[in-house]
Amino acid sequence: MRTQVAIIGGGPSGLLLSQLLHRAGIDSVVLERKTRDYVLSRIRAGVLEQGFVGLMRQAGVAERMDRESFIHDGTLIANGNEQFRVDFVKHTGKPVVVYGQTEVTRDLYDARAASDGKIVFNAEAVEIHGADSDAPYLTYSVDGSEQRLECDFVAGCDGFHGVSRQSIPANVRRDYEKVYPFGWLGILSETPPADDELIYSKSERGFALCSMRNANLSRYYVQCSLSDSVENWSDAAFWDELRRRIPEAVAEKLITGPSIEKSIAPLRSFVTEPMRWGRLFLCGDAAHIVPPTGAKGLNTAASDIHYLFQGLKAQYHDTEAEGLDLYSERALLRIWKAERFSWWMTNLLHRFPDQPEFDLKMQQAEINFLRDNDAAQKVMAENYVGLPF
Ligand code: RFL
Ligand code: PHB
Repeated sequence: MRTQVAIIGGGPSGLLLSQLLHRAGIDSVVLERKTRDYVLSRIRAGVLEQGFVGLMRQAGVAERMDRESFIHDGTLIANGNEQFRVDFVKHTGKPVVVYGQTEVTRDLYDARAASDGKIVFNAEAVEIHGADSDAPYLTYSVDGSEQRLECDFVAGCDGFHGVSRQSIPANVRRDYEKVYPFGWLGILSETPPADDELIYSKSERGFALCSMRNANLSRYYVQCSLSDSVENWSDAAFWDELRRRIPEAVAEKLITGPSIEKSIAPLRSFVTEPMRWGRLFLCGDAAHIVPPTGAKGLNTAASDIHYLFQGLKAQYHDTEAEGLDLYSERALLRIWKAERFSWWMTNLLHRFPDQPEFDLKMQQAEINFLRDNDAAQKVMAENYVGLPF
């Protein structure tokens, strides 16, 4: 088989790229290790920046999102029993959009299917060959049968545990990593959200987040220990812990119910450089990870896809290589800013094991400054709604 752009990974990054390329008349094939149902069962991001929304529109897949998503003009930040609001629209003129990653992915799969986009599911043992030559190709197997896919370029959109990043030689690649000493225990429940807006809550017992997907589907998280496991957390224990970490007035009104999903995610910051090697381009979680505190994971994937799509379009339509040549540099410039913001929000709101008294005072001072200072709120708002790309 031959295509112009071979895309490894059928998550949001790979699907969005293949749909944008299709609309620009550029052929691609997506290789996905799992099934469509498996990918759609992963509950992940919920907050989209305008940049992401714009790309979905450009890709012609925004119809349901525009109809069913929720516009949030600001967010609430709780500190113990106190609560204040950061108004995104007042400070930046832009809101954020609440629409789950599951729905984004479903819309993209539907769009690819409607235009006969080629997606190979259950693609095992994918290997990249000749990424630093003019004739790269992939080998993989489906149902035990060996396959070969020739291409002009390879987009590595296969997430943090994929093969793409590992295919860049160790002497070319540099990884930067910070692992946090805690995780997030998340649940999804068919109950009305705690508030109209998200509540990021700092408390002495650790961080909690009240989020949502729609008027009757809520997503909640509590900071947990890395040694914790979901089996240790009954629904009742989760709700009790959440109530203790949010302001009393919110806890009293909280409507609880059975969880329909429960999972633990460790928190990590990670960036690999460069994001290009020869004809291989890394996008999204394959190249970088942020802790979820700033809701940036999926949104940083979108800016990579934007830069790569523009580069590929210029290459195919105008034989102009500059966009591809500058891809890694441009993408990383924005990624590091999102890494900084996610790291800042994580440090601001979480309780660290054995946190020295002085550091606790610094955290308090920082959150009080944010509460009282318009310029600090503007900085947070600009980062949260998304830096331009
Ligand atoms: P994905 O979504 O991981 O998709 C990669 C796809 O590649 C496939 N794959 C392979 N296919 C072929 N061959 C191989 N060798 C392969 N190896 C892997 C995988 O099966 C998968 O389908 O990466 P992508 O597309 O870059 O998208 C990135 C986002 O998924 C990610 O940034 C966010 O979900 C991160 N994230 C969150 N981001 C937010 O903005 N807000 C959030 O609230 C938020 N919550 C989360 C999250 C990530 C989580 N993880 C990773 C466990 C919550 C969790 C629990
Ligand atoms: C979510 O709804 O899953 C969510 C929202 C905001 C975050 C992280 C996760 O910062």
